[in-house]
Amino acid sequence: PRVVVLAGGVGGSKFTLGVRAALARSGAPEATVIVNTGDDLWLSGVRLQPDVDSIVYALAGVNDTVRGWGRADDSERVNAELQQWDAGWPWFTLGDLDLGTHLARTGWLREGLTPTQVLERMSRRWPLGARLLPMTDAEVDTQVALRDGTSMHFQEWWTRHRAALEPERFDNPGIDVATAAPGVREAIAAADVVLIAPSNPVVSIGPILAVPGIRDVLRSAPGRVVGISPIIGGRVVRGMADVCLTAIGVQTSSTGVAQHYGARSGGGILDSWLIAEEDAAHAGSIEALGVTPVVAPLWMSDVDATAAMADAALAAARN
Ligand code: GDP
Ligand code: FO1
Ligand code: CA
Repeated sequence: PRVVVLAGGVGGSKFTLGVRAALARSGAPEATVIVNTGDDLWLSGVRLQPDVDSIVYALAGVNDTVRGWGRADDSERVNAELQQWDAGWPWFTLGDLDLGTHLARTGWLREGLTPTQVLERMSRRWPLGARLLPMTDAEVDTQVALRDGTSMHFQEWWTRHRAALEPERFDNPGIDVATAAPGVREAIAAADVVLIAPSNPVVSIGPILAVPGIRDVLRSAPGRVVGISPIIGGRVVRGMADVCLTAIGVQTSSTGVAQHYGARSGGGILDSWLIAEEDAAHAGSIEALGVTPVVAPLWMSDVDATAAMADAALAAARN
């Protein structure tokens, strides 16, 4: 099948590894992965694309799996020097190898390449086994609006304050007038299956769906749309999706997120929704939303387990 995946960083890249393995075993074409660029930022003169880099590094097998971001076996000589200059953010580490990526990207952007073209170029270094597209070529960095009326970049809210400041909203300034990156809408319209990775529904999948045109094409696409719950047993596996969901009035549960995405039959985006065995009791409430529930093991503990999860999602699309 022609498969499109909508993905954020850590959950998105783990899931993409499983999809790649599942498709390779069945001889299917490589998946197209539409990556969130909402948490991108400028820092110390370079453009960071955390979710894009998480996926590139994971598919290349050079990611730091312990820390969950950046390159394995990286060093921090440049970072120490930036801190001596009081440049950048003292709580935000730019690894030396990672900085090589940011410098390459920033140079190409300054030469006039679009983010889509930059990612295409970055995809040539390693055999990634998937086609990666940014959701948009526009800069639509996520801002967290706090209850006291101030706001800050998502990366500051998360890496400095560890999501401890209560958010009122998440905004992507400029997204209303952004367009989907070239190939994004076409890929969704041509897909047999669109998979919504178990990524943060608010700050990873949310920005992708907020790019004008993407939600519409998901709703009208001929393929099936199958989502995978990032919530297991009523809790996030890691990260701060619970804080994000609470802020926008969505319960941290597999039903809550399914309701937030909505049934395609009712103007939402989901045909089917994979929920964890721990959440099997939610099947009825998901069915009541007009979404077909599928109970499956959802722990992405290794590539085999994740490939089995991807197979379950692909099977759901055939029913
Ligand atoms: P980020 O951009 O690095 O924050 O990563 P994503 O947005 O792609 O993914 C974060 C989400 O992945 C979190 O909400 C986690 O609950 C979810 N997640 C992480 N590991 C697993 C897993 O093994 N299984 C499932 N179902 N979800 C997971
Ligand atoms: N996360 C941290 O918690 N601390 C860091 O210093 C940090 C640096 C960093 C540098 C490049 C990059 O691509 C990601 C980095 N991250 C860091 C991860 C990142 O903030 C996020 O976890 C995701 O963007 C959340 O979606
Ligand atoms: Ca992210």
